[in-house]
Parts: sequence; C-alpha cells; structure tokens
Amino acid sequence: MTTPDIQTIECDVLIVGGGMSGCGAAFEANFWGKDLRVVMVEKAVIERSGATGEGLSAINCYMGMRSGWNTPEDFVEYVRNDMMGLAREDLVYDVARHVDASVHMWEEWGLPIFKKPDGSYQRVGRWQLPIHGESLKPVVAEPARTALGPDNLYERILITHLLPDKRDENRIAGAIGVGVRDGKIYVFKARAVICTSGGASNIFRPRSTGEGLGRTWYSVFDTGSVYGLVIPLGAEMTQMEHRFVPSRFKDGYGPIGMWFQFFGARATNAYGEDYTQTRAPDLKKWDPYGSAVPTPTPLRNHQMFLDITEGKSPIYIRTEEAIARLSKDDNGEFDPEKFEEVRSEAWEDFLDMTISQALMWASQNIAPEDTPSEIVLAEPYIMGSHSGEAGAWVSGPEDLSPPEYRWGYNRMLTINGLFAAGDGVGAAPHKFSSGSFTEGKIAAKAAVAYARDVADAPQIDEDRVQELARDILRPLDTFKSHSGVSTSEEVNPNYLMPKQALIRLQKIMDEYAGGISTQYTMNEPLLKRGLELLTWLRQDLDQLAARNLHELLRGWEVVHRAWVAEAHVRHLIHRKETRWPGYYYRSDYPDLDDENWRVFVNSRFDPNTKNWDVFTKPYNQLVK
Ligand code: SFD
Ligand code: AMP
Repeated sequence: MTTPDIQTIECDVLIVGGGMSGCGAAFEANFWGKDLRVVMVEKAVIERSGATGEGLSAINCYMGMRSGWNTPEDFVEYVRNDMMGLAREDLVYDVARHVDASVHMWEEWGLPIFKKPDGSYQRVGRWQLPIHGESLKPVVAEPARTALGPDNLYERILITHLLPDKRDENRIAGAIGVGVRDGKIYVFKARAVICTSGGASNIFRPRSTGEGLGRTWYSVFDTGSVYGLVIPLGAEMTQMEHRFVPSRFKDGYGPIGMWFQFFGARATNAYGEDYTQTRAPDLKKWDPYGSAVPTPTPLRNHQMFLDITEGKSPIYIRTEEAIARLSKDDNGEFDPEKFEEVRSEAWEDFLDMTISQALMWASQNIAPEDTPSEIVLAEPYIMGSHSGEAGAWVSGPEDLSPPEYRWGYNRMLTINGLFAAGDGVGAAPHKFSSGSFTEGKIAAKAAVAYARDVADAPQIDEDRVQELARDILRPLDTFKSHSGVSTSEEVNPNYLMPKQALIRLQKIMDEYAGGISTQYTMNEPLLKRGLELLTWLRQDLDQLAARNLHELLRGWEVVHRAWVAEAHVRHLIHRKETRWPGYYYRSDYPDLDDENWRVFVNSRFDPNTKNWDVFTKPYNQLVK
C-alpha cells in the first residue's frame, strides 16, 4: 500500500479551479481581501485551462449599457424565454448588471475586440461581441496569477473531495486532492471555498468515435467536477435534468452562433428547405415560448430535429451564400477586398476557438466560400454557464432575491462557507465566458465577507483525511496488486481502467437517458433501468486501476462524471413533462405542462444516509 505523503496548506479563501470564473474570483478576492490569504488550486495551468483554453471568437454575454443597447431587464426576459420559462431571475439580473465592466476590463488587459471605424464595438447578435480571442485565457489568467502571487497558486493538483468541518457537517473546511506531477496528497484548510471547477462534457457517448475520440464541443477537461465535488457533500442542486444539446458543425464541433448571427448564414436541409421557415407552424405547440423572439435554443434544435427524423439530412449551413452576400460592395458588385476579409474572418472564427473544425475543412477540401458545411445536433452536455442551467442552488443578492432564494451570502450554497460560480451555479444560464468571470467576482466578494465574519477557524477531521488519502491513491495500488494476472494490462478481472469506466458511463447515459442513439428520447422505465446500471457502475468505480498519475487523474474525473450522471437521471425522472424539446423528449409525458411544472427541480444527496431527496422549488418572476 502506497503511504501518502500529505502536505497541508492553510488559507482564508480557497478557489477550486482556475477557469473563467476562478480567474474572476481570484482577481476580486485580492481586491476585497488584501489582508487575507487567497489560494487557488487548479488541475492544469491557468493560462490554458478550462473551456476557454483553446480560445473563443466571441464574448457571448455583453449588455452594451453605456451605448444604450440593452438593459439587465431585457437580458432577464431573453434568458427566461430561452430556458422556456425557468430561470433564477435574481441571479441572471445580478450577472447582467455587472458583466459589461468585466468586458471593459478585459479590453484594458489587452483583449482585441472587433471595432467599427468609429471605434465602437461591432456586434454579433444582440448580446455578443466578436473578438480576436485565441489568447483570451492568457489575457484573463495573467491578472489572476498576479493577484494571487506565486505562493498562492497551486497548479497541477486535482481536487477530488471537499472537506466538511469536523464539528458541523453543514460548514465547509477545505478540500483534498492529489498532485498530478508529484503524487502527493494536498489538504487545503479554508474558511471559505469557491468551487469553480467547471461543467461536464463526455457524460454521454459523443458523436466522435475511433480516430476522433476525444473531440467534443465543450472542453474534454470539463469533467463535471464542480458538481462531483459539491453533491457528495450534501449541497442542494437545481435543474440537474437540464442539458445543452448544441447544434454544431459536424465532426469538428465548430460553433454556429457566429455563422448565423455575424455572417447571417441560413441552414437548409438536403432538399434546400430552410427548416426555420418550413417548421414555423411546429413551434405553436410550445407557446408561449414557441412565439418568443428569438426562438429559444431548444426549439431551434427541435425544428432541425424534425427534419432529421423525417429523413431530410444532411443539414447544411450555407456558408457559401453568406460569404457571397457579404462580399458585395454598395452597388451589389463583387468586391475582392471584402471577399478576402470575410473569408479570413470565417477561418479565424474556428482558428480562434475550435481549431479542429478548420482542420476538418482542410481535410475535406471545404472552402467555405464554395461549399456549405454539414451541421448536426451534438450529444448532451451538463452545464450551467452556456445554454444549459444545471448547477447548485445558491443564495441570491440581498437587494433582489425573495426570501425563498436567499439565506445568506450571495452565491453561497446550502453548505455554509461554500460558494460557486460559472457552470457551478444552477438556473442562471447564458453567462458564457464574461458572465462566468463576473459571477466569480460576485462570489469572491461574498466569500471574503464570509471568511471575515466567521468567528472560529475551520477544523478538519484528521482521521478522515488519512482515510481519504488512501482512497485517493488506491487505484495505483489496485493496479500494482493485480496486474500480471492477465496478458493485457487493460483487461483484468480485478479492476477496470478509467477509459473503460468512462465508455461504460457514456453507453448507459446514451441508451437510457436520452443521448444521440435514442434521439434524445426517454421514458420513466428506461430512466429507472439506467439508474440501476449507474448504481452498479458506481459500485465498480471502487475497483478503478491506474498505471500512473495521469490515469489516476482520469479515474477521479470519471468518479465526478458519475455523480453528474446520477443527478441528471434522478432529476429527469422527477420532471414529468417535456419542457425543452430539442434538448430531450419524454415519450411518456410528451407535452409542456406550465400549470404543474413551471417550477425548479431540486435535489439533495444525504452523505450520511446515502439517500437522494428530489423535490421542487417555486419559480418567482421578478422582471415583468
Ligand atoms: O462559441 C479543476 N463558451 C463560450 N463563451 C463565450 O463567451 N463565447 C463563446 O463563443 C462561447 N462558446 C464556446 C465556449 C466554450 C467552448 C469550450 C467552446 C465554445 C468550444 C463557454 C465558456 O467558455 C464557459 O461558459 C466558461 O468558460 C465557464 O467558466 P467556468 O469557470 O465555469 O469553467 P471553466 O472555464 O471550464 O473552468 C473550470 C476550471 O476548473 C479546472 N478544474 N481544478 C482542480 N480540481 C478539479 N477537480 C478540477 N476540475 C476542473 C479546469 O482545469 C478549469 O481551469 S460558443 O460555443 O458559444
Ligand atoms: P453558439 O455559437 O451556437 O454557441 O451561439 C452563440 C450565441 O448565439 C448563443 O447565445 C446562442 O444562443 C446564440 N445563437 C446562436 N444561433 C442563434 C440563432 N440562430 N438565433 C439567435 N441566437 C443564436
């Protein structure tokens, strides 16, 4: 048995994850808590970690208040419709009123934003700004690194568990994890913890297989840790049944927003029909949301879905039409200079953000000015910052939240001293990069206040730490003890490898919880059977084996993903309606039921009894 080498770090505020919201939290915590020790722990290196590590080509959440473009009220209305009636309006408003300042700060830090000749920002759609965003993450990470200082940033350490206080299990005391370079166990003791460790890709079997395995839309490094850390501690969750099914360029997963809104492209089916036109009558059934402008994201998917299931694939995004239109001068004549500009913007859109899509174009001889590209509906992602709203149930801001949405500090979970932001916060979607960073700032200000207010220092149960340390390293021991009984290291009756566990998880979710192979469709018996299979998978995860520290990291990532999967299925079972067609379909409850189900579905896993409680919380309309 490996003897754990344990190092303990004490601090006031601990930030778990250095992505978009973690960097916002670090910057802000330093501002309000100059006299406090603020520590960040990150499993990778913050200049390229998380969803924006590859870069982005647009900032998708910007109000433009100084230009009179939008108000926070407008944004709440948009988000409410896009979520088909269900969002925490206090949280959405809170992000909206602060997000522009974050974007202006990024520009000061060096982020190039597309400008018009008069110096004003160009726009993509109503809320989006085009950027030269390949280096967005380093631009945002550098001030966070500086704010923390060299002694307070712990990189290449994967947090596996959060730690409750020894005297009060409803209070946070820190976190524990493993160094993925040195194999040491790190224990962080903190008065307040902000969990910002990201949403979940690869819960469902992805469309990519074989040579493309590992390519997904959301970052493969977003392993649902923000949920996998807070659920086992007993935090209340909300809207975990919600998922985001993005329509994306086929096989490279290139985003479509810039194409639809900046380049003004259409999508047509194999027979040249525009499904947004031909399927307009199909939206009626989903009123009042079917008539909303713009059409909510799930319903845009639903229209495409209807064409696909009627056998009208492939669906093409008409890049060639859009480029031809944008390459004309004021007299409607072809303008070679304009053409070159648009063509380079088209390539930059992917080279900035989804490089593999540019590679797909190159490998398939696609010149976007000549050839349309296929788009498809991808596998589901569980997340809270994009067009998905899964996450923790958090306390809202004091000036906006009704009593049932407020029990303490802003963005604090139902565990005292534990905060979240970005993908971690539920029912507050459409934050994207800029809103996640902003929410990190909001959470950090409150966490600093909590760390100051809480009288006594946190206490960690040392026996529990020893036990967890052994558990964390166990996959290495399991491998050492049992490898050799079979010819292949990867096939062994005594253990399963992280990759095998991941594929098993994805197969269960795909087939029983509405993935791509079941056309996003499910019913209660299927979900219950899936839950049974997940329970057995969860049992087998105790037998994970790891040949090295890399596989140890992958193993714990699967454990976090399995928590996400279980929460997702339990919530899906509870909501007896189809609220988001295009994201999923309940064949046993095929209709939207606003009368009974315009409520949040919440849950809590009890760490003592190991039971789940799933229940509803009221929706409160704050913006008329
Ligand atoms: O085109 C642990 N996003 C977009 N946002 C935009 O503003 N514009 C876009 O253009 C967007 N698009 C887009 C986006 C993402 C991706 C991958 C693509 C395209 C291809 C969304 C945003 O990126 C997203 O909303 C935010 O980044 C969310 O922020 P946050 O902080 O919730 O998550 P993160 O940034 O992934 O950071 C998580 C961090 O945690 C680390 N981590 N560290 C320690 N221990 C553990 N156990 C950990 N687990 C995770 C991670 O390494 C990471 O640093 S488009 O599609 O619309
Ligand atoms: P995407 O690139 O698909 O992630 O989209 C980026 C942003 O643009 C998100 O806020 C989307 O909801 C929005 N968006 C994408 N396509 C459309 C569309 N056809 N109409 C309105 N909004 C869109």
